[in-house]
Order: sequence, then structure tokens, then C-alpha cells
Amino acid sequence: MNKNKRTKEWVLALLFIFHIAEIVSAQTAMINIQSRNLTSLNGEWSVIIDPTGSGQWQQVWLEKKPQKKTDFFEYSFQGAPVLKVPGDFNSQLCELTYYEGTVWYKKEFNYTIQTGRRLFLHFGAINYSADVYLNGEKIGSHEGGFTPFQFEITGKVKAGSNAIVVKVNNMRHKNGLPGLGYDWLNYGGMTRDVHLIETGNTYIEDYSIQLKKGSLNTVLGWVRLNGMRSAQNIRIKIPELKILYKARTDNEGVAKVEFSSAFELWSPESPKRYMVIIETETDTVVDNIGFRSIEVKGSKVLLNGKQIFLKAVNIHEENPNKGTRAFSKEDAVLLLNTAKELGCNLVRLAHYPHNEHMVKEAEKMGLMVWSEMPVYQHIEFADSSVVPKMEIMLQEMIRRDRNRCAVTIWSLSNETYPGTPGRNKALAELTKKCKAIDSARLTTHVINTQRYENNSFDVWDTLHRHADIISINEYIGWYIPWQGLPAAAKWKLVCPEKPVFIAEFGGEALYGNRHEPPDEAAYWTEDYQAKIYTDQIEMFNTIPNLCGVCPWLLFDYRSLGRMHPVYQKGYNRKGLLSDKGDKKKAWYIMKAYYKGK
Ligand code: GCB
Repeated sequence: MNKNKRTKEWVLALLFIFHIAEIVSAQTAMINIQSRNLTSLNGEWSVIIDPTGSGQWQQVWLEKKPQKKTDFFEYSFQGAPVLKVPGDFNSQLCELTYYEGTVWYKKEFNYTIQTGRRLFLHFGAINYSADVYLNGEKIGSHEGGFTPFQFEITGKVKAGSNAIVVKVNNMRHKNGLPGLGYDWLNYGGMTRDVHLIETGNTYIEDYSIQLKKGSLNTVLGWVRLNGMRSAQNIRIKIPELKILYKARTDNEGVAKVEFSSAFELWSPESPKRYMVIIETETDTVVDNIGFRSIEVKGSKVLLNGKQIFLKAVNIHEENPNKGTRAFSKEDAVLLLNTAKELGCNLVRLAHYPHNEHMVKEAEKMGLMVWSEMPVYQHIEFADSSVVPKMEIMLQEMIRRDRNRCAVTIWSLSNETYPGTPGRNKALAELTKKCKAIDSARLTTHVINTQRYENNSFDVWDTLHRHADIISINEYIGWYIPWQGLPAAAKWKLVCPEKPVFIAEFGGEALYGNRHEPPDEAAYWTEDYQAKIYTDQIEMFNTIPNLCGVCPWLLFDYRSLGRMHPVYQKGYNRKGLLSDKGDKKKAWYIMKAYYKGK
């Protein structure tokens, strides 16, 4: 190999390592933060909108102030507009409606930390990338718009006033997750809560307390401490069941947890959760945990050992009435109550991990949760940075919710293309990683590559082999016309033994728009949409091993590629309800179907 070539390869290797280092520089975020010593940094943050990127070379985070009479700087947080955090920036200032670029956020806070205590800056999520500065010094970066991350600032926080500056950028990237194209509004900003978390020297970093795979009475898990100097005793208490489990950590700070009890199991009919107290010598965390088992046996999905039909609905993380990114408990309750009213027992939180309120409120209400990676349609699997990013996001997604019994399905991808180089290998590996981190939940990949000819479906994509459930998106009656009677459709499955889930179906309708007979798609009528639902429901009877269905979707939602000036106006109109919450004809058809199931 010639010397120049070798040097070039070394430089590339180093650049790659630095790139990874940059991505992983955010730390393992604490879980169940509501049970920690918290200070909220939510509220108003001052912002500088930076469409040209000049804030980077002007080093906005240094907040330079004129020293001499001849000095001036072309930016300032003083006198700047403010944005609410949590919240997307697009819906808060009209000049940001369609914005995809940089916004610099700044907040001041006072904090005094005692010796022996530690302080962390925790972000629920920032879309899409974040560079975080404290008092003019960069403390780290994070990529990925939907998962939490934190930085320790123990040695960096000053007694008295401190300033955090965050460079937030929601530009799309070819090698991003998701990539360049997606059918929802790219809400940017500090979309979820921001907190300071104070801990002692050694704190409970993470724990897994769930039923062992296939068991209805034995918990198998672990507790992991951070900051350990020596082994510690831990105790897990469930007062209602009179459980007191004692263990000792190893030198790495990890204690195994295993105990049995006659749990009242969590289910949609009875969403029972127990108060669980995790205590170490130096820290205590309290959680509400439910216990249930979820598995696939042959072609059936079993919840707590009994077959269940998944009555689902797709939901985007959007408050439909306000046209904003959903972030609060109230937003979650609005969306989930509507899913409940439809008769659902599962919500597919599409197409990225939603905020924690969604998962917690769903769990309280008895809704199972399908949580999804933002691996959507075209992803550059062959780009060397993509696979490591996917793995980090997977870990972040699972870590936050691994004790939420409502989460029953990890969906690892949606509508990826078999022809994309590296796709099969990357997603097979991702599935293995997911199973290695969490073997007790189901995994799936949502695929729309099936052929539909002569009223026959050929579900051939070999990616289904890596899933517990075959999940299919099909829009027969909307994007693809019927080729025979719905009730006479035929099916061929690549894995004929697995359960089949219709993860998306439907069509668009503008609420209030009616036309009989409902035979023309281009009128965007409720009647045409209703006919799609009636036909689909007939077709469902033909699907072998059908374990559930999931209309696309609950509410009409904002998506800029939906440009029809009369019927869409920037909204994907496939909702069962309009963005204002009006029920379309298809709502009643779906509700009746679920009632009969
Ligand atoms: C799909 C996608 C979903 C889209 C939907 C549509 O297959 O998974 O994100 O928004 O189709 O409305 O076309």
C-alpha cells in the first residue's frame, strides 16, 4: 500500500472515531426522573434564530459583550425573542412555521451544590441535534430527536448564576434517523422537558424490574449504580405484596434481582400497577410498575398466557387541535382518551419514540404501547455512521421505558426498502441487539413491499424473518385499487407460521365532505374513506394468522407534502377524526369493528 493511501485511511479512521465519540458524548440518561431530586428548567428561553449558521463562527455561546467603545457584536440574547420549553419552535413564531435550521436557546439559572453531591443536566429530547454549552464551555452533543440524554455538570456549575446555551438544529440529513423524507411536520426545538437532577455520589442509574420472559410470577432483573466506590446493599420493596428483596451489588455496581409473587397482572381490562421502592445505601427511587407477560406462541399473540387480538390505532405525537408537537400530560390524555373511546387496546406510537407522558398515561389507562425507532423509509444503511446511531437510539429508547409494562412491542423500522444497500444486514443486527437488551418484549419491522396482483398478496420480504410479528402496511382502496372482491383476497406469507398485523391501512377524507355514490377518490369524501374501511374489514377475514389491525390514523395531522389546496392544506387527512376532533364516518365503522372483536 502506498504511503499516501495509508495516511489517508488513517485520517479517515480517526475522523470516524471522532465522529462516533461526538455522537456518544451524551451520557446514559437517568430513568424515572420524576422520582429524583429535580429542578425544572422549563419555561421561557431566549433564542437567536440563525438560518445562515453564522452563530457558529461568531461563537454565540461565549456571549461576548463589548469591552471598548469601538467593539460591537452582531448577536445578543438580551432583547431576543423567547420560546417556551418544552415545545416545538415551528408553532411558536410564524417566521419559524416551515423552518429547518439552527436556533440558539439560552437560559440562566442559579444553583449551589454541596460537596459530595452531583448535578446533571437532563433533556427529555431535542429535535434533531443539540450542542450544549455551560458558562461558555461545550459540555457535549446529542443526535436524535426523540430520546433523552444528560450531561454531568458537577464540576462545571458555579455557585450563583449559570448560563446554558443550546444550539438546536432540525435540518434533515441523508444519514440521519429519520433520513431526508418523511410524512410529518419536522417539529424542531427543545420539544421535551429540561431538568437539573441532583444526586449523591452514588446513585441508582438504571434498573430492570419486569417479569421473566414467559413467567407470570417471577421477576428477573437488575439494578445498576453509578459512582460506586465499593459494593452496596440494595433492597426492593413492594409494600402491597409485602415483598422485601435484598441483594448486594458486585464491584461494577450491578445487583441481580429475582423474586416471585402472586402478582395481579396488568392488562387492558385491569391496568394494575404496584408501588415499587428501590433503595440503596445512598439513594431511593420509587416507581409504579405493572407486571404482565407478552409472547408469541405459534401464530398467536398471548398476553398473560391468553390470546389477544390487537385493536390498535396509529398516533403521531401532535396535539391536533393546536397543531403543535405534543409534549404534556394533557396532550397525552387527549390523544389516548380518543384511542380508548375507539375501543383500542394498543396504540402504535408512530414513527419515533414519543414523550414519556404518552407511555405512562397509556399504561395507567390500560393501553398497550408499540414504540418505534425513527428508521423510516429511505435510510442510508451503508453509511458507516448510520448503524452506530441506530444502536445508540435503540438503547436510549429501551432504557427509558424498559420498566413500562404497557410497552409490549419494539418496532425497529417502518417501510424500509429491500434494495437499499446494507438494509437487511443492518436491521437483522439491530433486531439481535434489541433482543439482547430486552428479550421479554416482541419485536417487529413494518414492511410494505408485498406484491398485490389479481387480488392476491405475496408477503415475500425476508426481513419478516427477523420479527416476532409480520407487520404490513397496505393501502388497498386508496393508493392501490382493489383487484377483486375484498372478501376473496388470497395471501401467501414468507413466514406462514407467524402472526400477521396490519399496521397501516386507510385513505384520506376531509371532514364534512360528502358525495354519494362514494366512487371517486379525488373528492376526498368521508363516504369514500368509509368504503375503504368497510372493504378492508371484509378483507381482514381472509388474512391467515391475523393478530390485529391498526388504522392510519387517529387524527388528521400536519404534513407539508400534503398540498391539495382545497382538501389537504398541509394536512394528511387520513384521520378517523379531523384535526378539530370531528368524527368522520370511518370512525364509527372502526369502532363497531372493535366492539365486535
Ligand atoms: C405510510 C407511512 C405513513 C404515511 C402513510 C400515508 O405508509 O408509513 O407514515 O404517512 O403511509 O399517509 O401515506
